Amino acid sequence: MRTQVAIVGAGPAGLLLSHLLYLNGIDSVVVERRSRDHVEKRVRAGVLEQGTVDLLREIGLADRLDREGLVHRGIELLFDGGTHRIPMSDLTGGRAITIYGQQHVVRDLTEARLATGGQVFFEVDDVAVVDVGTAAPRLRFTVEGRQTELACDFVAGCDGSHGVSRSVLPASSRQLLERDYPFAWLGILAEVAPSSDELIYAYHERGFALHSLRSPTISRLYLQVDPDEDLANWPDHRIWDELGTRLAHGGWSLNEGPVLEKGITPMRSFVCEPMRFGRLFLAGDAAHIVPPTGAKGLNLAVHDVHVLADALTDHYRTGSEASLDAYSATCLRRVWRVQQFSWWMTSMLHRFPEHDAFEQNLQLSQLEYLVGSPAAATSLAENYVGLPWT
Ligand code: RFL
Ligand code: PHB
Repeated sequence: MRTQVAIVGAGPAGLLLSHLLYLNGIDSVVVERRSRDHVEKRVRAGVLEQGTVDLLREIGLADRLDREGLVHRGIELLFDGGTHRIPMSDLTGGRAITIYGQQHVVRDLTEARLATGGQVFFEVDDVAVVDVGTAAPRLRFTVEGRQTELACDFVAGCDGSHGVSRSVLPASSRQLLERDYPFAWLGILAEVAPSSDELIYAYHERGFALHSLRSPTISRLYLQVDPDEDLANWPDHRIWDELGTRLAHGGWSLNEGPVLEKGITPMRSFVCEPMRFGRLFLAGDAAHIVPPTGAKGLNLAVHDVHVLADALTDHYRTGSEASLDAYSATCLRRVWRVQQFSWWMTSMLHRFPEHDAFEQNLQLSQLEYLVGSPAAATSLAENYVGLPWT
């Protein structure tokens, strides 16, 4: 088999890259370890930046997003028992976020790829990324028990934080920059109407909590927990009680309902520099991870593949290497902006075991400044809805 661009991973990054390349007349093959059903049901992100929505519209993939996505123009910050609204759209010239589940983005992209003749192989085993330091890179993998080789011009490593692509970069040619946080998020998806029209980010002495949603009948909620917390210690009634305590304010009450899904996610910041080695380009979570407090991971993956698709298109049209050479630095500028924002939101809103009253008062002072100063609120708002792509 041969293709122009071999893509490892059918998450949002891999599928969107494949579709953008198709629209520019470039052939690609996507190989994915999991089944299509698994990938389309994996519950993860829910917040799409303005730039992500604009791109999906531009390429004609936003019909369902425009029908079912929920446009949000503000978020609530809850601390000291009171909520304060950050009017994001008013502060950013009308930009907004859209609530639309990542699994729906993945379903829409998969359908679009398959409808346009795209080749996506699911349930592929033992993917090996080979010879990317030469002019003849290839993937080796097993599909339906058969050993297969896929020759290509370039490999895109879109296989997430636990994929194989990143490990192909020799240690001498890359740096891994990272931070672990002393907590994790316990997340639930519940079949119950959201208890608030907008997202609520809560700073509480018992730990951070987040009220989010997926639709008028599905809520998504998170609690800060210990990094090594065992899900078995969290029966549903304990989760609801804790959410009720941390999110309490005024006469507000939390709607409870059947829990459809629950999981614990460790919190980590991570960047691999550069995002390229030879003919291998890393994109999305394969290259960087942000803690979810800023709601940025999926959006950053979309930005990477937009830059990569443009660079590959330019290369195939002109023969020039310039855009490919600029790929890593172009992406890393936004990656670090988003790392800083995600780290800042995380640091401001969580309880750190090592903090004393001094740091806690700094956090509260920062929150009060944010809700009292349009300048401070604008800084949060423009990062949250997503700074314009450059
Ligand atoms: P993905 O989605 O992990 O996809 C990678 C794909 O590669 C496959 N794969 C392999 N395939 C073949 N061979 C191998 N050896 C392979 N190894 C892995 C995997 O099966 C998978 O299908 O990475 P991608 O495409 O870069 O997308 C990144 C996003 O998934 C991620 O950044 C977001 O989910 C992060 N995130 C959020 N991002 C946002 O923008 N907004 C949010 O509101 C938001 N909330 C979240 C989040 C992530 C969370 N968790 C669970 C980590 C909330 C949570 C709780
Ligand atoms: C979500 O709805 O899953 C979500 C929302 C906001 C975040 C993270 C996750 O910051």
